Amino acid sequence: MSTERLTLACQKKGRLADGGFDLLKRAGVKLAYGRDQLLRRAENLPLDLMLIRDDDIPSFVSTGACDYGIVGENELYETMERSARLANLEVALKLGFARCKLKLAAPIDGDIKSVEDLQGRSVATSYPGLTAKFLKERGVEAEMVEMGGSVEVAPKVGVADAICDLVSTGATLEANGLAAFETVFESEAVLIRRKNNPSVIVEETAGLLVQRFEGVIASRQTKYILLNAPTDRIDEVRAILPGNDAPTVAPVVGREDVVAVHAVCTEEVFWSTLEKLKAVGARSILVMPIEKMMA
Ligand code: PRT
Ligand code: ZN
Repeated sequence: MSTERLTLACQKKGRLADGGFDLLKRAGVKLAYGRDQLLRRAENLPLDLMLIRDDDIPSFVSTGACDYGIVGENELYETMERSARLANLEVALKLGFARCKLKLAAPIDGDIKSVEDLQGRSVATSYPGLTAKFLKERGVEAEMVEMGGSVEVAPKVGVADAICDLVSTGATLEANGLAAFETVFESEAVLIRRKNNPSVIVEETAGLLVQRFEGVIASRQTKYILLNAPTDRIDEVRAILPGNDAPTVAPVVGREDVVAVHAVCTEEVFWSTLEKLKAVGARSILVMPIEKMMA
């Protein structure tokens, strides 16, 4: 029997680690306790996690030090922009967490309000590859000032005229007197791999993992709805149920005028949806999370 195991690169600590560990847990991966800071072994799958900084994940997967990795698209495409050696990487699955936008921003009271205003000016960023590519496509020439962190302070201290940085809520920009005027790149966490991995066993484990991840992602936005509805208003109830056109309709014992409706809804169920259901006579409405799904 072969002892080949899939090595998955994950961020050791941070936003990607939080989402990544949650996804693995929901996908049923049980991690053994270990003192080793670099490697964590899965107890129930031929899988090892390699815990490193997110910046290193694309090159670790590209060189074969790891088979797969969980990384932000921002980091993946920035490193691919800088190094042609990473062209052997591909996205196996979009994971739907750690969503953020790489945005151009400038002092709110300054004279830079659009991409064209950056002509001949300087931009501080940790993403010079993606930023320069975007500006080039727009025909704007600007100087890139590469920074490892605290990019948002650059205009204040006179290091650059504008910045290009990741934004999620926008609070950091606001706190530093900056206003965003353009989105350069939209990002979320992705599962990456090397193209044409020759190991059949690794690819088998990866196939299983991808199938489970897809189930977790699908079940996150899917809800199970139970309700009782007047028999003569069932068509109206069906029309309101989000993302479901074929609910199960069952009789209610002792009631000719009422039916029980069960439906899997693949779109978000809002309070307003429940209010509409109630308005057409639905009662005892329950909305429940779905723990696992497999098509
Ligand atoms: O140590 P290591 O290098 O592994 O960690 P890190 O500090 O590079 O990473 P971490 O955990 O901060 O971010 C990892 C990944 O999370 C990023 O590469 C993105 O793919 C994703 N992500 C999602 C974000 C954000 N949202 C985010 N808001 N990464 C960083 N930020 C920062 C941003 O740089 C800015 O400083 O948060 C600030 C802005 O947030 P708002 O909410 O004020 O807009
Ligand atoms: Zn990092």
